[in-house]
Amino acid sequence: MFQTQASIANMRDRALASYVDQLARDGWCIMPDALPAERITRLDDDLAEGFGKVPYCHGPFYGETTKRLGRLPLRSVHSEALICHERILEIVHQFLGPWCDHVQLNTTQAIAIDPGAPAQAPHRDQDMFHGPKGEMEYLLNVIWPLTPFHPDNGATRLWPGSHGRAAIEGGALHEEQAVAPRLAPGSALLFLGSTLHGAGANRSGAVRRAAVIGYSLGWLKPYENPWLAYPPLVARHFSPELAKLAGYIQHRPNLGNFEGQCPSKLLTGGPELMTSPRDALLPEQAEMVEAYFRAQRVPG
Ligand SMILES: O=C(O)CCC(=O)C(=O)O
Ligand SMILES: [Fe+2]
Repeated sequence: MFQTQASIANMRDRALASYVDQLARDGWCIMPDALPAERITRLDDDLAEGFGKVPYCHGPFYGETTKRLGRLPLRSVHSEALICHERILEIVHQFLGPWCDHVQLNTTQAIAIDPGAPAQAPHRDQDMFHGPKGEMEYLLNVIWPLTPFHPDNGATRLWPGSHGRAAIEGGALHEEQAVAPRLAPGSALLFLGSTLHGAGANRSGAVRRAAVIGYSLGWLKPYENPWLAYPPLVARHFSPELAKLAGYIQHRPNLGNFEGQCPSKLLTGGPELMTSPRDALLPEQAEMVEAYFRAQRVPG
């Protein structure tokens, strides 16, 4: 699909190239043993208090027998290992890199699906963004099971091949074409924003839990508002990588600035230390401006 053979060949790790291949071919892939299971257990433990307090969701999309928690970096220190997972970020860049200067965190959300919950309506997460579809990817999501996933307990269902151009050209939805992979905590399920999917029905007696970490093009409005979720006094305790993903970087040209400056300045100083606005342009934009002024110069 969107992937060129050259860029796959350039990936330093053949296993990563194979994930990129699978994503391009099927719209989803599984990275087994992406993190140690113990880390996922500790993340799950840290989320227990929040799940204990938060009421059930409202609305037919979220589902009334599900619970959701946002702002995962504030709920558990272990969430950073998921968000800043180096190999996953490399894969994300393969799909989103051609369309933006850098990617951003779109979603950090933990989802609990109660016994008896019906299947979620199949959907494409890219449809939250109102732009042309079928030519590019807007986002890539990673589902990290916090409890084992199996087809009967609400495991995420996916429709292989429903992505890319099939998202606009594909025919009717066939329930029997969905797959619901078995997953163990520590593994990661990656899927494109254009891939049809949804949580399955939970016909078991136990709650199914997962963390969803989503990445989107750096110039889009993200699902979770990062500057409200992680204001500067909070984000200054983040690692530089996490702070960048959470919006503390300008997206060239000049997007997401604060008083004309990179918002990362707010992580080390206050607004009173701001100086005059400074352009942050892509090379081709700088060249366009230069060319204009060159042409204006009166010869002699
Ligand atoms: O919980 C899941 O398995 C998927 C949830 C989902 O796709 C969503 O809420 O957008
Ligand atoms: Fe979704």
